[in-house]
Amino acid sequence: MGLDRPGAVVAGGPWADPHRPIYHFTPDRDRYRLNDPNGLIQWKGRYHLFYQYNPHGPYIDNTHWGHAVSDDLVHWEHLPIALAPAPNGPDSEGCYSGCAVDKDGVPTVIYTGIDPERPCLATGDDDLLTWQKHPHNPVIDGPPDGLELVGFRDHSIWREGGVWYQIIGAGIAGVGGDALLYSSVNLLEWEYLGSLMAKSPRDRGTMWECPDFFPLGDRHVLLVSRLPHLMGGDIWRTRVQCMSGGFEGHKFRPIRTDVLDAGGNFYAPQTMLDDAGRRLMWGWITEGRSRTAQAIAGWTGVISLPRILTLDETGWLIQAPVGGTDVLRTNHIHVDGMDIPAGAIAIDGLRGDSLEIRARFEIAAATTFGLGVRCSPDGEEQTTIEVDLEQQTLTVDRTESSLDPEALLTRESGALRSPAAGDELELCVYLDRSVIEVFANGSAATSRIYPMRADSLGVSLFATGAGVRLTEFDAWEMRSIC
Ligand code: DQQ
Repeated sequence: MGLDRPGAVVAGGPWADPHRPIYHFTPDRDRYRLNDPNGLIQWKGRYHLFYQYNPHGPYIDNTHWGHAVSDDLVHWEHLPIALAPAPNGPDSEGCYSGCAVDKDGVPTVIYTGIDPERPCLATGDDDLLTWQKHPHNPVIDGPPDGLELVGFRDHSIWREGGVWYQIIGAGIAGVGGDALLYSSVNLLEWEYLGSLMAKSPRDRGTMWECPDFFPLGDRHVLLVSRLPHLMGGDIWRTRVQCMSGGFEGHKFRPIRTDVLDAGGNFYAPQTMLDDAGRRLMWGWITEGRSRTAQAIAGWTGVISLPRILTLDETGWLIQAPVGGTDVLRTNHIHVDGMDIPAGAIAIDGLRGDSLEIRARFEIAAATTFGLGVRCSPDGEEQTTIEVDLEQQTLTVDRTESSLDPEALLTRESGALRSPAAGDELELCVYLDRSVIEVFANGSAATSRIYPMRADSLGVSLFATGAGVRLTEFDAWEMRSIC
């Protein structure tokens, strides 16, 4: 699937592509494909990011694990490839997604070798630079007896009372997505314990990819990248489900289920607990342009900025940027508080395709308000980020984001976490050329846009109905991390 071998690459190479982000992580290669974040771990104080990677071109094939390290979660040093498919090995067709753990001082990853899909284990040296695949791979021979699976891949591992547990993403033929629970004393021999789920979930799609399960506050959280149909569909149309609830007797009982990200381009997230006790999450920011356009650009796939996760008292997963990107800020623009009547107001002096914007609004009457970004002077191209207090939605409207008819031109909406009456609402927007990451009161929306006009750089504020009071507005141009 998706084997669009690249033809002519954009003049000047992939780094000249005007849609390539400058402060989000993309690999340091000329022609490549990136997808899921993998093996997130803080090791000797440094943050390690592994990721699904094809070093041969911007298409799915030859899946390796790329590797990068960071001290500040902003700047990344590219490191040699960590895992490559081994001819005649159980991963000869690819090293698919997995996770990393500290096994009594030994860095250890479990990933899916294909084909067929089987869990494999590798251990790293103390700098995580070279990896030894276990001679007895795969560490689980195949799906549990009696289960007919359409998918059996991707791993989340934790330790409790000296016992290791892992869940593996699965799709049960004719039933749907599931997370299969195993236990082990040594990470090598695994016993199947059954489904993680206390009861059959609703809307389980056909397959749960990249399950991630972790305690947070007084609950547990399960993230699953839910495939509505089998591989080959439009991956950006799928959504990550977030469940929070109780975990007892090896069974997870969700109390609430939400869509994790409203924007339509956030997939396969993985989390890690850092030394400061923070639960951090990264996701793969998927594409919104055609495979031919990706092949011509010569690169594809972006890793999100890290998000810090907490739960509110209702079990809503609050997502917020970790911060740290303040060091990239330059050319600050401040706008004093003002009333925004119905309509749109351009912000004088603020133009750019790589910006951080923080706009605070007073919450009064039910109303719709927000920001326009990548706006051409005549409005021919524009993308709006909208908060609708009546519908309680957060929306990225990219129906007019590009003159390229092949770019994804959709309106993407999701639930907005309810602001308390009397609160202010801050819209925090990270615009990075074709990437938009929005945070609003714990909700998030991640989208891709591909404006064609060189002058689609404007920013505006807008409101409907009775208008809205802007209490504070700050924006910065962002420097490159490349
Ligand atoms: N991507 C990986 C799989 C996973 C999917 C392959 C999710 O392991 O199921 O690159 O994007």
